[in-house]
Amino acid sequence: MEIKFAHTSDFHIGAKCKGIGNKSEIRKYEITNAFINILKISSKENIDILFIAGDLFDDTKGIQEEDINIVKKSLGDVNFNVVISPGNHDPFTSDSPYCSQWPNNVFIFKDDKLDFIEFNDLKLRVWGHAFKSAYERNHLLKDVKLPQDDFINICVMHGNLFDGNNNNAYAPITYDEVKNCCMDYIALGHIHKKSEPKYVGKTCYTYCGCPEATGFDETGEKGFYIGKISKNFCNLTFKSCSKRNYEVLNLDITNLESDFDIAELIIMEMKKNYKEKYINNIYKVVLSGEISENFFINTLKIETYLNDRVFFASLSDNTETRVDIDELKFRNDFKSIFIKKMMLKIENSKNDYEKNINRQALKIGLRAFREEVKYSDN
Ligand SMILES: [Mn+2]
Repeated sequence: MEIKFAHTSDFHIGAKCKGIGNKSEIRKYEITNAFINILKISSKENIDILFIAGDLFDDTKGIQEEDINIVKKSLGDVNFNVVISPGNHDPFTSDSPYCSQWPNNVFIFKDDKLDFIEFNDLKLRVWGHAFKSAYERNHLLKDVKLPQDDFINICVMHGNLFDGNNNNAYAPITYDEVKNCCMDYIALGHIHKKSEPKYVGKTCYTYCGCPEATGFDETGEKGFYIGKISKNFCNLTFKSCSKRNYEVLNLDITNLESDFDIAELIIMEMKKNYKEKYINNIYKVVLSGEISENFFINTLKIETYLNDRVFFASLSDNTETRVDIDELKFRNDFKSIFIKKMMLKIENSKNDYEKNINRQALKIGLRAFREEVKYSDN
């Protein structure tokens, strides 16, 4: 018997996306939409069952009733079964939305031990667990004994697969435990970066990652897995479906001498790297390189230009001031004395943090030679 399934996790519905200004509210709705979108794709793919490996909600206390209702209604409308293993962000507690009534096709694990549900028509046994608080220190997969029959065994875990060498408070799983458990597939959640399907022994396992990112630590394309599985065969296909991606763009702007040129170069790089989807992304642009002592980058001006053309972009100016040491030797004006003193300070900085502050001080100081600098300016 072959089963078709979808494996997803870590939606974090209700999450506040920080660092993107007034776009964070839009981003919040997009995450709920991503959930509905994945259900649509899964329906079109004619799957038998969907696995949600935890952190469906970002926080079970702050979650709005409206969001819970949308999730329940959309799940009730699909014609496949759904299995949920609550994670560390949405633990199965007495005040959690999981404690309320859910559609008949939705099965939610509620114990902090490995439990199972049998789907006789599919000859499928789905194993899973629930976080009962923000932490789960037990090795839940250890010592599991599978019945010897022709059922396919799939385990849905919000857990942390690791080498076993240190403490782990998020449902730890070691590679030995994966090897010894003899599951046909382990659908993992918790790590937001997807991994390629791998085998230990006869067990296939993978992290599907989050379907929509909520920060710059989760860059790149996101999505979920569609899989086909039988007793001795497992094949997974990753479906990219993120509406937009977080991207960090590092750019050396040495030799550029105007805000407009920098803004144009940034847009060009975005187009080059992300093709026609460049408009949708959320960017952190980091400028580096050396610029002339007479050129002051106006980050607000460049950000305004960028935000007229892409969903969101913020700019960090990490450039350094280009100083011609030889020429400086022969100069004795106020400005050159200031540069010499600051260069010495930069050189003698105790650490990178201090060095960075001194570099900024040099830049602001140079600007002050030309125009009034307000305390609130960057
Ligand atoms: Mn998560």
